[in-house]
Amino acid sequence: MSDNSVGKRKRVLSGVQPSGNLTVGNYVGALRQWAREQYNFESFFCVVDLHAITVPYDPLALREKTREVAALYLACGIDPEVSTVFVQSHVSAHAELTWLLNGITPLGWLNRMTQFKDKSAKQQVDSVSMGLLDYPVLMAADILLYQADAVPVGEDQKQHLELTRDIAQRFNHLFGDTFTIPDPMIPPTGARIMGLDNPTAKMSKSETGSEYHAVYLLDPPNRARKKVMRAVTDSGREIRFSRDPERAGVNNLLELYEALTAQSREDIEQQFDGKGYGDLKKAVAEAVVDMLGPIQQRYEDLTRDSSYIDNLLARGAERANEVASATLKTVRERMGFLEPLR
Ligand code: ATP
Ligand code: LTN
Repeated sequence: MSDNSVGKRKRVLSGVQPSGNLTVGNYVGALRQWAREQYNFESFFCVVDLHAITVPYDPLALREKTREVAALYLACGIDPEVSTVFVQSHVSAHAELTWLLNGITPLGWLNRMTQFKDKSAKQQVDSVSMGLLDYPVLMAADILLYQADAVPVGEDQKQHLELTRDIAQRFNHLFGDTFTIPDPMIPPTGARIMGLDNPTAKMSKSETGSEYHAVYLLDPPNRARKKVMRAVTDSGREIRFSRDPERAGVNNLLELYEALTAQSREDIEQQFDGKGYGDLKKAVAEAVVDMLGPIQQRYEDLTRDSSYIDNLLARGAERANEVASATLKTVRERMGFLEPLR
């Protein structure tokens, strides 16, 4: 069936869209976990460029961001000698499997997706693309092609993972056991960092309304500091983790601090006992700057030679294609397509 059989290391697959500047949310929610888990799993990390065309975009920026995101994967600790790093559109099986899975995915399942509802609500009704609705099926294809056992993502992708499992189960039921059913792998801290300018909305790289929304991984230290110092809080004084929506801003800073320093909540609350919001912001800003330093240094080294990343992506696509095309072949057979004579 798949070449992911007993005795082999389990697999992970994940991806980020080249749809803007990567944020500290992307790092603590996704990339940092990938870098850790690559030693425990056989890992595939793709830059999901086909996903990035589901909302209006600029072709020149897409190409540039695709390279940038790949380089940031490495800068954040993905080792290309350990993991397969590639660009989604370089492996045509992703688009092909999406079409095949479209045939067995009920429209009602897609209409229920909260990301679709949120992103389509931000556009004119007439300009919402078919691709935006079909986005989760493409994501399912990404994951199922590699027979991934686990998918390291932030909290917001949980619903898409559930849909992937539903599609895989439906396929297995209709055509025989073919796909591994993947589990979500969501980090215990930092799985949902909120916007610094608006702590009721998830921090997101494509949100460009305010320049104080997110700290980007490539922000110079002073800009990063300034963004944290300007973060929206409330008029209270107490520095405690809290689910109270009124206190979402302070809670978000505390959660970011927790994710970056790996201290317990009790220790953090004790550290800030009797202190003010300004002290908390300073501490978070320094933790953020300390995290960014080595990433930016590696990013600079990696991008000095422009062909390095392109070569590595070519190698990655080759390896990814071996795995993906084997799965696709099985799928085509099971679904009843006539094989062409060769
Ligand atoms: P976009 O705004 O273009 O939708 P995004 O910033 O939400 O982008 P994605 O490319 O959709 O980022 O997601 C990449 C990974 O980062 C996913 O695993 C996602 O769950 C995770 N992630 C995104 N935003 C956050 C956040 N604010 N906190 C934690 N994890 C996040
Ligand atoms: N939809 C994801 C990005 C994504 C992804 C994937 C994540 C596309 N394909 C496969 C994990 C596995 C998001 O984070 N918005």
